[in-house]
Amino acid sequence: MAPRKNATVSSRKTSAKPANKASNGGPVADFDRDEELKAYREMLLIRRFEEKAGQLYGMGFIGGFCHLYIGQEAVVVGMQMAQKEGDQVITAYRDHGHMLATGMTARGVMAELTGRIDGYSRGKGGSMHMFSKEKHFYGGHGIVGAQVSLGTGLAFANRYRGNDSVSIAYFGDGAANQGQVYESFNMAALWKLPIIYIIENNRYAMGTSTARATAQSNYSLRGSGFGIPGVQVDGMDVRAVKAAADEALEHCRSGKGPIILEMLTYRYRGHSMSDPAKYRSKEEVQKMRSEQDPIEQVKARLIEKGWASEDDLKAVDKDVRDIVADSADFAQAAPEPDASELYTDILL
Ligand SMILES: Cc1ncc(C[n+]2csc(CCOP(=O)(O)OP(=O)(O)O)c2C)c(N)n1
Ligand SMILES: [Mg+2]
Repeated sequence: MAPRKNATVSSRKTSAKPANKASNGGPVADFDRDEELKAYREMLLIRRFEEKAGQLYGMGFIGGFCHLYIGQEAVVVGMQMAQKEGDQVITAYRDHGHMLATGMTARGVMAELTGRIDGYSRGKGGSMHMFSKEKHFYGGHGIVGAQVSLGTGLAFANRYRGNDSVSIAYFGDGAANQGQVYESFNMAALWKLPIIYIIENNRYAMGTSTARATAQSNYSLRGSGFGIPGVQVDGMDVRAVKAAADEALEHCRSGKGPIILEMLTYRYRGHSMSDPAKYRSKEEVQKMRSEQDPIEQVKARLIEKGWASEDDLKAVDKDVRDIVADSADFAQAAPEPDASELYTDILL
């Protein structure tokens, strides 16, 4: 069957930059063909999943809050490519990409978004509250910054148990101004806990730009008062994320304590599903999409190196779209939880 016309991420030119450096001059991992293809596929899965979630929300199948991750895909995919089994992930409410990256199924995540019994929280958690012990994913948290102290607790558990797992706690530029973040930094530094604090700096906290809200906008320096090292990473380049992740994981596993990675990233969609978008211009969004899109960067390299043809990549896209369509069908066919479920899985 001929591929649909819109079956690939549209071909946009990415800005020219040296092949072996990220756009901020930072190091990049030297990906082979398999790694490039893996990164392409994983990021595309997240993007297509999020596009579908946005559609289902518009059609009334998803209720409550829903925060899409489109634009930020390279962050979780680059991190996941460096992690090993047992490393824990915890994040905020913009979490669907993190779940898919850990290997949680599209079906289970979509069923949860639509409030169905087959969802990861039996349809009772929704977009912001999903967990998978099996995949070491600890949520999904709606209270801005709360996951930072919980993630620090996961790191403490690793130290206490004497394993070599690392806790990876993601939070936003807005969350980075919350008090409990610094209480966590203090404990993590004091006890040399194995934790990577990932600040996903997408430039906005809801409608508030970092320029308006933060006194120190170089977030990688936020741990300096505690002696926690930090690095600014081009979070739109999956190879830069992977390179930073490799170093940070090694830092934690060798007992040196916490480290901060500030991911310079960008979200294309609104903060949540209702967003007046008055705080930034369409041109700003368009510029990021056309010059730094994480998926387009990988695609351009794959084509340029002759590692994949346009048709090969269309086939990947078709595969990914099928997985996402299947997840939506599965979710819509699944039953809603019975009313009696209101009284289960809760703390009284
Ligand atoms: C303690 C707390 N304060 C305020 C809010 C409302 N709120 C939800 S998201 C958000 C912005 C957070 O922005 P950021 O940390 O940059 O994450 P992003 O949405 O950009 O991923 C705020 C203020 C909340 N959920 N919890
Ligand atoms: Mg933000």
